[in-house]
Amino acid sequence: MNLKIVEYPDKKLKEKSKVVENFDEELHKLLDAMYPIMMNTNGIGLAAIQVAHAKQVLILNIPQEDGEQLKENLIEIINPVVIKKNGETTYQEGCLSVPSFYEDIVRYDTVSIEYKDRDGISKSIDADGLLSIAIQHEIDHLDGILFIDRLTSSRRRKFEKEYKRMLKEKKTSKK
Ligand code: QAP
Ligand code: CO
Repeated sequence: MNLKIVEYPDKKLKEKSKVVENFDEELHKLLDAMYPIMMNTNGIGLAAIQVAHAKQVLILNIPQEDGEQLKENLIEIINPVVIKKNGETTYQEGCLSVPSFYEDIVRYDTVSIEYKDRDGISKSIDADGLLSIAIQHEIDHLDGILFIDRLTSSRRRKFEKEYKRMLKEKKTSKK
């Protein structure tokens, strides 16, 4: 499977992802292709819509304290539902689909989710810290929401200006 990261302002990122019905070879191929693309781009989380597949699929690999990412810490999450959320926390977020831009975003401090694994087995996670933030960021993708959609309107305008300038520079540095 040949996947490429979809970048803002591509409208594809606004699409709502569909519930996965079949936990089959096709799903496994998608998951297996998402992992190397996330690792090669220095990501800690990736939703399927970011590789142009509108399915409720996301993967997470939160680094250890020393910054190392271990495959054994990979979490594959299908059809997640938030069942509990508490508190408030702020973290400077980024996104593989919005390269080189980082901004403080307010989210719930802790969340509990129910989801399916790649074999359709029901699982749950009680998350806090970076995992909680990553889960909320990735579930937003399934709803067609980007972290920049959560900025205040003045911050959002600042972002649009900076991002457009960056895209322009990217274009002129190419050939
Ligand atoms: C979502 O984000 C997230 O701009 C995952 O040039 C964000 O992996 C989870 C990245 C915040 C928890 C907290 C971004 C890589 C990676 C960039 C990412 C970039 C290279 C973002
Ligand atoms: Co993202």
